[in-house]
Amino acid sequence: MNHQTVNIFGLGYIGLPTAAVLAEAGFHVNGVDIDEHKVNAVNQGTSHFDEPLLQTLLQRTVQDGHLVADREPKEADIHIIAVPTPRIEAHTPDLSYIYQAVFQLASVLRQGDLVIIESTTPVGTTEKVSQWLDRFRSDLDMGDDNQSVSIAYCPERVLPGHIIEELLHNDRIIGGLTKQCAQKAQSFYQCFVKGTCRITHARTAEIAKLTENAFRDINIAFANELSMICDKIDVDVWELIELVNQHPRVKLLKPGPGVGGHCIAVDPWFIVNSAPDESRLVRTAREVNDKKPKHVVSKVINEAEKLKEPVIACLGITFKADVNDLRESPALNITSELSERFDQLYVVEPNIEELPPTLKHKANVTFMDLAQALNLANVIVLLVDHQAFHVIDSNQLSTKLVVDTRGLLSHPAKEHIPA
Ligand code: SAJ
Repeated sequence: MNHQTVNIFGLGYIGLPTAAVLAEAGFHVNGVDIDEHKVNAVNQGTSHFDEPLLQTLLQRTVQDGHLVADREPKEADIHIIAVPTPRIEAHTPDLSYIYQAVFQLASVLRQGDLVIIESTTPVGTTEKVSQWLDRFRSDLDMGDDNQSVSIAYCPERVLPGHIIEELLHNDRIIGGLTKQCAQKAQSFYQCFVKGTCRITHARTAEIAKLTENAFRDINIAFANELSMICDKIDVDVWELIELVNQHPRVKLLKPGPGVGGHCIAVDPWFIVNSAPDESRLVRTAREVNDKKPKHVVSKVINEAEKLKEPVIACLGITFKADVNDLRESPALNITSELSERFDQLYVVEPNIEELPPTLKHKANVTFMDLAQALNLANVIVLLVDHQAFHVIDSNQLSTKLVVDTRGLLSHPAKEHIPA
């Protein structure tokens, strides 16, 4: 059992599950958040978002006293920063939440403590954090021996919907400001991570995180670009993907309505921002993915124009399948855009209880279940490939116009053999 104490700054999608996993591993965890509602919810053992296994872990660790939440940090051996790094105007990263957390943690920092940044950050942020701490606590040594404060960057890599499992099993990259910092952080992660924890420099770990998400963004952009090319040349993109993926060294990802969430749609800009002239491919991929929702809206309008009284049903508004997260959701943006253009629009979203504010008060928008929507609408727009939509029977769609952005309704590909 581990008896070390940990402050976790930011009780969001990464901080809260990490707090619960550490508390379960025996650490004494203080979750710190500026939002009083989140603090109160955690102290009652409840999560403010859905994530498999999280609720059970929270209940158990809060009840046994290993996890508490507060608006203030306490003295602790380890301090983990997991606050958001949003982007502001012109895609510039906003480090103000990290700065605020560092300012707070400086007040409780002691010689020999370990400071870890998990938030996704531009390259050079770990060095900045060290400089800030040095400024706030000139009495402490940010040097390179056992007595000084150690600072490391250890990016999270977990997939929403599988966070707890991936926190425990994924390999980790651990970047230290010095080798000693990296080794100290490595010993900490090895207490609860079953994957391999590799050490490197802080800057390398920072760009590694951004590279992972840019890699996925670029690959999705290729799939999205192909889907737009296929629309133009009248080829079924799903059949195309299935065929080319039979090549032993080709693995295309899936097109969709665009890229959403708070990571892949944001992080590649941090690379572009730090090396604009050299990041042409990364920037173009972002632009291709950002353009896709407009393409989907035009496609729906073109289909709907074939009908005298189009009634649209949008299936799914979350940013991806089987989550209740609407952040940066292209499906939500498409639905909002369509609600401006059509007199009747139905929304089906099995993972939320009510429509978000952008749609809720619109007289032409109705929230309903799948069966009703399939019955009443004449244009079906599939935006998210939720499990709940896998049961849709093609017979139910035979009299409808269908725009399927996920290849769920038109897949497996039909054979297009010329007569
Ligand atoms: N998407 C497609 N086609 C695909 C795959 C995804 O259109 O073939 C779309 C999704 O629908 C969604 C978006 O991309 O809108 C992002 O979804 P995702 O499942 O690819 O990724 P996230 O944002 O949930 O999580 C990513 C993960 N990064 C990588 O896989 C490289 C995760 O491991 C990171 O920890 C997370 O970002 C993060 O926090 O950075």
